[in-house]
Amino acid sequence: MEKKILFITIASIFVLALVVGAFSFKSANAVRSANIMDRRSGGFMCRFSPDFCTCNPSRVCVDSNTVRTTTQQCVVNTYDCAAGQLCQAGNCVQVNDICTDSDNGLNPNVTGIVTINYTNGTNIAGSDSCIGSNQVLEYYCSGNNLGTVIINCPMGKVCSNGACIEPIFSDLRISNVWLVNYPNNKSVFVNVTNIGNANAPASTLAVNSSTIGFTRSVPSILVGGSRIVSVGFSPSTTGLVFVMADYPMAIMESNENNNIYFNSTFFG
Ligand SMILES: [Ca+2]
Ligand SMILES: [Ca+2]
Ligand SMILES: [Ca+2]
Repeated sequence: MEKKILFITIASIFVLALVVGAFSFKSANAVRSANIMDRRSGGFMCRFSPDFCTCNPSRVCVDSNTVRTTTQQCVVNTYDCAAGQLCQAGNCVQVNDICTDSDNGLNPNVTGIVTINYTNGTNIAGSDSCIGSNQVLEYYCSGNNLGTVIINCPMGKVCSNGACIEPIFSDLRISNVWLVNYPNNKSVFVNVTNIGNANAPASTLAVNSSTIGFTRSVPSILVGGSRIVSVGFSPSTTGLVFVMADYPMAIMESNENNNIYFNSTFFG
């Protein structure tokens, strides 16, 4: 009986040893298999004898603000950089806010926009503007902050949309005058052109001969545009013609000296 119990005990120990051994073998294979895969991926080096694994310690940027570290014991840790920091070469580094000025500093002749891009992803901007008719509130980068200064426009210039510019006025001129003879009258055709840098509102054109004068309404004229207006003289007249755009000078123009056409023998 004792021999039987002894036999059962030994057999049990033997079976238990087999089971434990099998699990141990399977576990070792699983670890080695994982290590081989990791080694192939280039992540770290493994040494199989004895079962011991070491990694090349490293710090890498996963993306612009995420760091991944690997210790010699192959402990991998991933973490985000703090606000205002970016991941560079595996380290979180403080980066400066970036200020840009579209007109490159103090330039009153250009409407500039200053933008500050903060490292936390927000931004602010300031655009040049006018103070009254001849001063500019100019934005610039003061370090990485918004700076402003008031600049007077140069003599002869005015402030418009945040920049000093030549004054904006229309400029009507008589660009052409010609005569057409009809059986019962003579008609004067006048081409009025706006050569200024602002649209001209409606105006009045005067056309006089030596004996009679007329006025005609001229619709508004866009910058660079023109209108042709005709006046019929019946009965026909002779002698001079005097034509004046913007009669009697109701529109503010950049040049008031080019509004008149005169020809002493126009009608023959
Ligand atoms: Ca500026
Ligand atoms: Ca400017
Ligand atoms: Ca004019």
